[in-house]
Amino acid sequence: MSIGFCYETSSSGLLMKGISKVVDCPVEGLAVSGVNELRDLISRVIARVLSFQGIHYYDIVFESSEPIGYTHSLHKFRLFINGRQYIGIRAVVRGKKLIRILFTIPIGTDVEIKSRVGKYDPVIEKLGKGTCGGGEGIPPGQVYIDIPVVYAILGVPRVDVSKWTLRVEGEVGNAVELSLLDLYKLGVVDVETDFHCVTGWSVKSVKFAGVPLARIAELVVPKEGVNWVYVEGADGYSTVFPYIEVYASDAIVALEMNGKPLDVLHGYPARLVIPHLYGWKSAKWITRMVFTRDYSEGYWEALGYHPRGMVQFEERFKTR
Ligand SMILES: Nc1nc2c(c(=O)[nH]1)N[C@H]1C(S)=C(S)[C@@H](COP(=O)(O)O)O[C@H]1N2
Ligand SMILES: [Mo]
Repeated sequence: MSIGFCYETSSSGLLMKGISKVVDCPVEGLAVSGVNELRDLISRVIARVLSFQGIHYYDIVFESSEPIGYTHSLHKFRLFINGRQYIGIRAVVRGKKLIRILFTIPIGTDVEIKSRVGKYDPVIEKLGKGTCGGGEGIPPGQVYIDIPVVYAILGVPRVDVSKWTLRVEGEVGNAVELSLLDLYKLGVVDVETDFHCVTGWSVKSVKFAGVPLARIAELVVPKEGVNWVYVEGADGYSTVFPYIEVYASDAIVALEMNGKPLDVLHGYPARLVIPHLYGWKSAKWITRMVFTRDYSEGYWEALGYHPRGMVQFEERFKTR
């Protein structure tokens, strides 16, 4: 089994969930047929990658499995150490092959990482240049449902709109702090679009209205060499996407949905909508947008999800 190199990732949102770091180990597509076989492979990876202080025994307990589109599935286990502390395990399977195992390590767990661990570099994904539109009809591996499922992995934050602002900063000539009124003054466009979640559901023709990201870029003037945009929400959620996506015509800071201000659950007062990227890139309750040269992981990216997440190419997970 080939597991030469693992990545150590983290994100402030994961810290809020009590996870200090993630060890993400790509493995060479190993055929698996069932949970028991998966558990076997996981224990072999553990033996090579992790070691614990004062360990007497450990136990790998199956927790749940879920499909991620048609192509992938995610299998969760818990690694109990001495019957008390546990480390979360996420095994990503594509087709019938195990492609990565991630260990989510809680704050305060005494674990040593044996294998070579580096920093994830998105350059290995060989992202094609430019953006790519929605394409016709349902994207590969997706199923239509009627209304979007509400996700709030870190809870629904209380936002006082009279004090709320969106800060846009980083490698820019003119950092700004925008109130809701400031955003409206920049000019709002309508975007009617399908919306796609990486877990496999899509919703047809959602009507959003908001400020084009290109308009915001025009205002802040990103510097030469900017490659990524990192975004944070009032809940502590974060995500990241390639800078070029700012210039996609359907990429907006959405202020309205279906003809009304965003519902609190859908991100009021403002969220991203970048509909040709999977939904996790469309951060809700946004407060900060940072233009950067270097890549940094957001919440789901730190758990092995793709740096770009292009729907048409089924960029669900990192591939290397
Ligand atoms: N702040 C924040 N933004 C978020 C999420 C979240 O948990 N917190 N979930 C993401 C995911 S995975 C999806 S699919 C969409 C769902 O949007 P909705 O909750 O408006 O349906 O929001 C994205 N933005
Ligand atoms: Mo999602």
